[in-house]
Amino acid sequence: MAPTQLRCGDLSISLASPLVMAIVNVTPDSFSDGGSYHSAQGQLQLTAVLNRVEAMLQEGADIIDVGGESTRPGAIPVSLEDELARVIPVIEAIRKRFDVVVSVDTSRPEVISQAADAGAGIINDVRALELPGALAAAANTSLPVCLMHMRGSPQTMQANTEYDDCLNEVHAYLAGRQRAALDASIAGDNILLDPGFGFGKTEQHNLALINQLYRFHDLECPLLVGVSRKSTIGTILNKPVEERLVGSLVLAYESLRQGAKILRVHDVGPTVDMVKMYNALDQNRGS
Ligand code: 7PJ
Repeated sequence: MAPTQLRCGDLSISLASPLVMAIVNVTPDSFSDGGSYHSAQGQLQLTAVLNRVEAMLQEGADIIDVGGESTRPGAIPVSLEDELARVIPVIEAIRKRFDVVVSVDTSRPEVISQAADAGAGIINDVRALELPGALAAAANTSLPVCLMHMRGSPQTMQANTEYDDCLNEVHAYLAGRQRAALDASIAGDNILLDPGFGFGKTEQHNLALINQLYRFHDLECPLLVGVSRKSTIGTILNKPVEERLVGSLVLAYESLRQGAKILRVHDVGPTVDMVKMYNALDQNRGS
């Protein structure tokens, strides 16, 4: 059975109803909200971050996902020093000011360890703890981890999107990483899985992942899905990132129908409303 509760350090969260994870990218170059918290001189503005987090919490966010590495296709790799300098002060400042679970979107063992010390409650890794030392660093924190599927690296992932059977490959990969996490002494109840919408996949693969999300339930882990404003939506609607809200909500809604437990999003308020409507329908169905 998938767990119904996550113990995220000093805070716990229930998975009884779906959760909204709000994206805070403290990168100068993320595809949708990059650079929002930087001054003209490129200086990170903590007050701007905290104001945004406060607004997201008022809109009903359950988790704040802090990332310092842009993983959009073709993004420039960030140095360890820069990544640490971006995310650690932000995690500390958020935890000092708000009682909210913070997840850290990182792949590096040093960032995992220092983020946990700074008060992070979830490790969210688009590389599924594949970097050397990452499994051990994550195991050491005793925090929940999210293992995501990606083909290649952000630099190369859209150059190779051929699969014999994408769903089967993603499933086998996540099963393998779940096994690796268990072997590294990460508790089974602390593993979340994510099929990695948009990471080295075609539009048809991305749609199939959502349509067949139910196929991942046999792994008995809560499923996290990130579709927010991604380019598959842009291609289908022929719309720029700032006009992809409805497309994002439709895919997120279908993900909930298929049992997703955490939605990683930019647009918190509208997603929270959608989740409330989903919950109301769900409860009515069961009554
Ligand atoms: C995801 C992520 C995702 C998880 C990013 C973007 C690219 N973490 N980090 N799942 N995407 N777990 O927001 O478009 O889909 S960064």
